[in-house]
Amino acid sequence: MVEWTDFERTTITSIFAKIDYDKVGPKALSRCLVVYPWTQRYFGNFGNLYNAAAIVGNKMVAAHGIVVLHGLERGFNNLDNIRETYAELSHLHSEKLHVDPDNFRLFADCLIIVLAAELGPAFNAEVQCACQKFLNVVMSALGQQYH
Ligand code: HNI
Repeated sequence: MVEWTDFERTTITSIFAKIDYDKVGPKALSRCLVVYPWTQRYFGNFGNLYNAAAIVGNKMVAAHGIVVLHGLERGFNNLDNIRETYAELSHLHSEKLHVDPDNFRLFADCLIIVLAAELGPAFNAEVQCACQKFLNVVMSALGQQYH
């Protein structure tokens, strides 16, 4: 089981309490779709993803970005039980959606960049370290059904 320090626990919880899901979720997902265009292939039913402006303005992308952030919320509410928490979502992404698990990391990188931009100097190296660890653990749990 992953060990969390008190600093990591409070940092992760306070970051997610501070951010606006409706803003950060859409920004992170749209950035992922623009920067790593091959990730668009999973969202063929989302309509116009023709260029960056279309992606950023796409309401389905925005809505799904919020869904993904709520998906992350399950993780920080269950820090001591992350693998089980994500068993079902891992199964969904692997068996039904056939999402290549490498893409989880790409999304996580985009989320880190958006958090840095949103939080400014408060997002210092130690805070990033805690967030990065949290996202790594979630991504690994999301990938568990692939093995
Ligand atoms: Ni993901 C659906 C959570 C990364 C492609 N995804 C979901 C749902 C949640 C979720 C929650 C809704 C499930 C349901 O309807 O029961 N996804 C997460 C989380 C991460 C993540 C927590 C990582 C942080 N998903 C990704 C990535 C991709 C992805 C990186 C592809 C590049 N997800 C999908 C697709 C769906 C999806 C596709 C279905 C969307 C739809 O509504 O059609």
